[in-house]
Amino acid sequence: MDEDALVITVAPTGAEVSRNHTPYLPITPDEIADEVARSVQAGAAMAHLHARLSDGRPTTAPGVLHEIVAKIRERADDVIINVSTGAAVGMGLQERARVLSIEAEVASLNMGSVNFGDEVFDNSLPAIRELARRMTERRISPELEIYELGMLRTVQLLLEGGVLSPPLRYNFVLGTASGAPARPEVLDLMLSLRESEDSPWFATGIGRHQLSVAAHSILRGGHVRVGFEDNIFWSRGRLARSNAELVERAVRVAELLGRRVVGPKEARAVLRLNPVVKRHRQAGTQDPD
Ligand code: KMH
Ligand code: ZN
Repeated sequence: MDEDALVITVAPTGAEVSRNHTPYLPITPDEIADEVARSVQAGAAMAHLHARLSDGRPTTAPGVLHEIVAKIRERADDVIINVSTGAAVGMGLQERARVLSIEAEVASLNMGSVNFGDEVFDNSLPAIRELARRMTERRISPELEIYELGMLRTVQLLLEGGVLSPPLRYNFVLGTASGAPARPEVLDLMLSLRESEDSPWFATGIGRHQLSVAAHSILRGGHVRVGFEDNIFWSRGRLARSNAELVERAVRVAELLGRRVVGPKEARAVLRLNPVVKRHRQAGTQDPD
């Protein structure tokens, strides 16, 4: 595998952005699937998904997620599906865990609690362990979401406790209001604290930091996440008109900096994902436990 390979994730919707923020936000399964398909055409290999009800409120209902994934599969057959177990601030563990009943290859696993605005995005150690256990059970590869340096110590704890096992993959989220600042030296320090320098990693810049963090990640050999979940602007005062537009820009930066954007097949190897298993779940099914 060559080190030039670059994986781009699109995060098209998130849970906190609304149509009041941007009229371009995809909400319905058809809208989300269209945005993912356009982003895949532009160069995205993975889609990080949150579901919404038709009125825009976040949901983890497996039926809605299943419909989103089915519609994505009609338009972009091979894209890697990454479901969010972070869901929305304030949701409980069981509500968050039920997204793992979906046919997903990857799921986000948030490595600790952090303030999001006036609220706490609550990720206690028992909750992290439980989500990790369910991912292992379903052979879903966790993507470790890191908002602070201390969360890398949590990774170490969970490795020592046998809750996580290599190969790991990280997503460093920089520039949240109360989390690690989006500065190159912060990312470099986080990188040095991975359990292995061979572990693949993404960087995600929030808001106006999306482009600079992507560029730094591309330079440093990492992978990139872009999309409306993290940033709705193209430039100061000018909304991005689609997620694909943000993916296209990351592709252009990659080309300028000598990285090769790869599709889903090669991305699976780069990210060392578990082999795909078909679980044949039905729409609306939930975990038995
Ligand atoms: N919506 C945020 C509370 C994740 O997807 O795992 C958390 C989040 C992270 O979006
Ligand atoms: Zn998310």
